[in-house]
Amino acid sequence: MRKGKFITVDGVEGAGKSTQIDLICSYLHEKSIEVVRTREPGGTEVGEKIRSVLLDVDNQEMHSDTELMLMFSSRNELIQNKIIPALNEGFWVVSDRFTDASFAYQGGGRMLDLNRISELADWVLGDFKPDLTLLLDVSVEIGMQRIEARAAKDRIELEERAFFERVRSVFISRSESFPERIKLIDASGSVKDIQSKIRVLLDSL
Ligand code: Z5A
Repeated sequence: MRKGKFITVDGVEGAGKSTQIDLICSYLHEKSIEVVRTREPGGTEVGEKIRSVLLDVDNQEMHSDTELMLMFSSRNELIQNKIIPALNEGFWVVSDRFTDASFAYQGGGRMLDLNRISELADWVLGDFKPDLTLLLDVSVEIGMQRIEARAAKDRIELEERAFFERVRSVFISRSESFPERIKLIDASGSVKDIQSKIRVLLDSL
């Protein structure tokens, strides 16, 4: 029995997901809502091991289907062992990325067949889906500028700009296909402006 709410936050690199999730968690705490914060890929002991394989720059030869299936393997661990138990206990769960990222990165970026990704999603998730997905949308250029100062890039961040343009375009088209669940937020403004827009959506939950 699902008692808590499940919120996911997604977008291209540097959109400000981590920054806004910190603020979301504080806001929910202020409202006396108990929150479990997690991330994808990762979030569980097994999932974090899968994450390190996925992001390891030495794994350049990884096949795109392998990458897709590892994303969903990590997701399965997270849903079964962390998200569902937490929701059933009444916690709200906030995840830094979720299934929409597989459509955007593996479908858009890697150009894998979106129908095959849907089949995998049906298998792993069934009817399970977030109550709310916050899609933080910024241009690839702004996102890249924001993360420029980082010391090292992971395997996926090494992709060329066209890859991230395709990622962004699938994210936007999913927000148009699922307007009830996925709320596109212009994330090019200040942290405070974005936070205000997100609070309105959280209040509606
Ligand atoms: N991936 C995938 O391919 N398929 C999947 O199914 C899933 C994931 C689930 C891991 O992602 C990688 O896995 C990711 C997608 C892929 N690959 N790539 N590339 P991740 O979530 O761990 O890492 P990330 O996407 O690269 O996130 P990020 O770079 O950490 O960005 P962020 O969390 O959105 O941004 P941030 O850390 O909050 O902010 C970045 C900087 O901008 C920081 O200095 C902030 O202070 C600054 N910032 C934040 N907001 C603002 C505003 N509003 N104005 C100005 N500056 C700001």
